[in-house]
Amino acid sequence: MTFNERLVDLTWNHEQLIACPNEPLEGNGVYERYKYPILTAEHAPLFWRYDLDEQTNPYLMERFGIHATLNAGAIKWNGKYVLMVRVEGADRKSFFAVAESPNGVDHFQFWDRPVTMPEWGEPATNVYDMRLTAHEDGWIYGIFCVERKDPAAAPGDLSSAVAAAGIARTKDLVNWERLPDLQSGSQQRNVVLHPEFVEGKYALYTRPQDGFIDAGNGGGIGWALVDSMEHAVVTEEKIINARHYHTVKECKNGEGPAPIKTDRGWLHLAHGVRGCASGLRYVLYLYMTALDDPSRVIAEPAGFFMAPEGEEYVGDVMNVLFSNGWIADEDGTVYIYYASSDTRLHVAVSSVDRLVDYCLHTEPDGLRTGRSVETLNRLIDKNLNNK
Ligand code: M1P
Repeated sequence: MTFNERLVDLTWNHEQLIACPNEPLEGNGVYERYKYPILTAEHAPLFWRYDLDEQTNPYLMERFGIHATLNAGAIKWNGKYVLMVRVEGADRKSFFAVAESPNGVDHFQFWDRPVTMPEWGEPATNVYDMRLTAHEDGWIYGIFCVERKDPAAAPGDLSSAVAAAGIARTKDLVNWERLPDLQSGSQQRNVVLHPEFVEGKYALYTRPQDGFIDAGNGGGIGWALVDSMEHAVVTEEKIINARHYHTVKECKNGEGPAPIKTDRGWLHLAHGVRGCASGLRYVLYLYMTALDDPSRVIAEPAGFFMAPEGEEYVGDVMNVLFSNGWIADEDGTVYIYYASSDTRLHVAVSSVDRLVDYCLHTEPDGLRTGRSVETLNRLIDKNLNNK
């Protein structure tokens, strides 16, 4: 095949991929998954991956490997459904890139260039999992994990790392003002900015952790008020959504995207992690907090809301669903963007009304098997007595 024949093929395949319509699958009443992943490594523009000059790349080889598109922040922006995607290269480094869709479920296309994120402090080895918050102060904030090698690692230990929460803000998703990393007494990942001021302060969902992977004594999803985002310092942090033995969040958990305000309370999407014989298993769960106090949990259905299914189980890091982005439309439709196995991005669609109904009318975890059977029997009684 000549250079030009191969280029025509590659271009046609890429255009077909982006043009491919998506379709909803039958759901469980709470949400509908869509059939096809919305963004994969193959969605990355050809001009990111190939040197398209026959003189310098006669075999039309990939010169920059893209490995995965995952864990995206999300925002409705100028009428488009916009994702701030974690794009991971073959070199293991992630960076942020924006992809947009006209309808939220298909035809996602990357903007021409990735985000050039200014550095703060020691340059990051890796950045990932940005949460976007359109704050009432007028800025769009992006809070993301900044990973650096652990300066205290023993000689020969080339794995230990330190996670901090990087903070940046923008008005156009292109030009970013980098602010100092969050100052806190522990490592931090999964930090999310609440969209409104609380008691006149910025409110953060945090996830204090003892180590880079282990939450350790970090008890769960935390809550902290800070005076300023230009110099964000956590002085007090309380756990508002705790880990618990023999639940989907036994090992660790973390806030997903910024919560959605509803007339019944704040709606939260989070991930929970437990250990099993095949390693860590990441699932998604929902909970709600009070409108007058977003740190007070008012409802939390038992178990997971979404867990890997089918091909979602398989990928770079198996058995993982992770979400840090959703969009609530004006008509109440909710687009839930989630990644499977740290490899590709998907969408599931629900509505504010359905998600609130799910939270308020699904029994909480009774924390032992006897209570689960009681809950099940109540439902069976109700159904059979109604016959
Ligand atoms: O590999 C699964 C996930 O692991 C981490 O999640 P957490 O912060 O809860 O430990 C993150 O690296 C996340 O990006 C990744 O998807």
